[in-house]
Amino acid sequence: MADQVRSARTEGIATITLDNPPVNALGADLRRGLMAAFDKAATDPEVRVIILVAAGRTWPAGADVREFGKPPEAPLLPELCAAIAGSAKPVIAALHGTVLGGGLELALAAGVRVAAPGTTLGLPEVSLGILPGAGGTQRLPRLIGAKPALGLMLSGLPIAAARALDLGLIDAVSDGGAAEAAGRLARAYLAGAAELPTAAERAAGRKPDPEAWLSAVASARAGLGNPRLPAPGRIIDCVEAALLLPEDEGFAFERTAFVELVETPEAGALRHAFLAERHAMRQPDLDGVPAREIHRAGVVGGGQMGAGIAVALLGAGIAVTLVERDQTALAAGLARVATIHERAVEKGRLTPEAREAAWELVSGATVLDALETADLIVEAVSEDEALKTQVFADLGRIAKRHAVLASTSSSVDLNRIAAATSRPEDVIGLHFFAPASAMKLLEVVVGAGTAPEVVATGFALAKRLGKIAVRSGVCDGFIGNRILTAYRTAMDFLLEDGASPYEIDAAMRDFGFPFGPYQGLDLTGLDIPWARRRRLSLRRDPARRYVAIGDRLCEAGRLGQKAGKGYYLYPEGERKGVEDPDVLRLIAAERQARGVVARKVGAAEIRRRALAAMANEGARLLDEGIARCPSDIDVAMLAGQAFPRWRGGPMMAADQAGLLEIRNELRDFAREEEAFWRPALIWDELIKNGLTFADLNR
Ligand code: T1G
Repeated sequence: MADQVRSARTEGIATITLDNPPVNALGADLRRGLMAAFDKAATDPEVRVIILVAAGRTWPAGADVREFGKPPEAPLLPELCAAIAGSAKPVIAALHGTVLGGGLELALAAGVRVAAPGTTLGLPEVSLGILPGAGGTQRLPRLIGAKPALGLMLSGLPIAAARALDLGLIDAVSDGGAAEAAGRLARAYLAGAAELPTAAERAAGRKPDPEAWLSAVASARAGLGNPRLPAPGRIIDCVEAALLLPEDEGFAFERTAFVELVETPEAGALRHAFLAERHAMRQPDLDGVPAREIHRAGVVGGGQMGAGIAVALLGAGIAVTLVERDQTALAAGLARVATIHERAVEKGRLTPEAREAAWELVSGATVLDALETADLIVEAVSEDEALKTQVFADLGRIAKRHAVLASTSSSVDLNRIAAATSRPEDVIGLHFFAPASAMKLLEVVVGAGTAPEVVATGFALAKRLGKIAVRSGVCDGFIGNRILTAYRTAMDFLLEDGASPYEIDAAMRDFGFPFGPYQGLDLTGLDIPWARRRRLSLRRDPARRYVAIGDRLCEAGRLGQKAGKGYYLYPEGERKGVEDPDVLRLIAAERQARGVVARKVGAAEIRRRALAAMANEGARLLDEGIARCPSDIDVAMLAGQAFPRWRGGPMMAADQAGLLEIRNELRDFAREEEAFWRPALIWDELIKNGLTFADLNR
């Protein structure tokens, strides 16, 4: 505790330094140390000004998320903030880095805030399903006004120091270090050359505008979105209470709301998602294993995926040579790269300067020999095993020693591709999700012969690209696509049994997906999975149920949005589809041909079967050792398949539904179709030991 907080006193100024790497999270030890140091400074007659400063990369980035769900330890952060805010001596908070959550609330308790250039400030609690619970909902609106305060708390997004200065959230942006600026201000105050009010003196001088305040509250309430998430509404209630209640009751109101929200399943799932994403990137077996340096990369194949990967690499400052089979295809590939950049600039996601800088790093070629100096070569040619194998055989000869050879394929066996190179230790799978320039998930697929430093290179590259990496073993579909296929199969069974695609999509939107499975197929194209089904048809087990409705739609030219019709009709190329009676007739004809008598399928059954199918496929991935742990599976579905974040992923959702409940449902469904619904072995293992999937993550 003592080494997390240091104090120094000079010329009547006490400087208290917080030092709890990596982000000065306000855990119990840090709070205890800070409370003790602050009390000492506050009662020291030699001390006239107190400066709070943080060591390392950032001022506290929030409460310690890992403490949630555990018995709270004194002093609670609200108590610590109240002690600082009640100080009779001026307190200056010297800010830098990412001043977030409880860290910003700690800063709000000070009388004056000085931030270094580049500091960002925010209250992201809403993204964890909770609210600022250390006085933020009470102090922030009083400081900057209800409307901007609600904007910060409901968006959860950080703002830059300059914006914070405009709002009055901070008092100055320092020239250089904030701690030095705070020291100058304190000395000027002691010399009688500057004002330095306490928090209480500043608060006393503020007179809120009740009408504007209540109007901001009403407007925020009118704009509330997902009713499943209680936190936004409670934030608004707290801001309203900050105006209407006496100060101490306002703080009590906030505390009650905070404690309620922390216990909700949504908050538990959102915390799980936050920690799971960081857990997925940590690979203890690679500690000390050096990643190979990547300065130059080659991308083989300039289709949509290859172009997206090129843009992702360029965005990380990696030079890219795009290789295509001939000049025409190369020009088309480079045009795709330019189009992705252009769209990003139009949407404000990329500055024109950054686009120019990226373009300086692009080159093109029509021969693989152009990649002989590349540190990384990513193959993104079409899903044809013979072609991929040939490409890797050539790369095995051409690529320099220790170049990393990566395949993006999720359907061609990586070990067979690696064998074609005669250097399997350099071969890895990097499974990007389309659009590769935007989707966060990157599955790092480890082949039988992949060298540890090549795996480490995959994870280091993911971090450099700003992506979330999930480790996968070699199988058809890896983690995300395998679970997606299981989900779609279960929905196809219901489609043939009697549900309409529109009922299924509505039920799954209500589950929390942004769109249903059939809207998703129309978006990505029905022909892609159709080609895969035909490719696998020779290996298909005739004893297993096969639903051919998708095939019938493709045979009728209904390939999805790009064809103007799929499961939905897209009048004049509109992106929003409308229900199509022709599709219902086609499905009815297919049921008749299969001798299926349609039954009513309710929304609850649709959602139960969808979750059971996804969680069971995830359980199989654990049984087979393809996925390292349940939370990796959750991350793959959250970051790659738009699984609703406030449910935490299929394995977390299964834990919350109850493993016995899901296992029994699987047994029921297996009576209809044993091979697909048979429960994975791990269900009984966990149930009989009274464990959950979460226990496997520890
Ligand atoms: N608690 C505990 N550990 C944290 C943490 C936190 N709040 N934030 C980050 N870490 C760990 C993280 O797990 C990782 O650990 C390492 O720090 C680097 O993080 C009362 C209740 C600050 C922008 O939501 O947004 O305050 O893997 O990999 O990409 O109202 O971390 O190295 O072992 O993410 O540079 C509110 C969450 C909490 C901020 C840095 N605060 N953190 O990003 O590094 S609730 C937040 C972030 C709260 C109060 C309420 C980011 C970052 P390891 P990283 P990064």
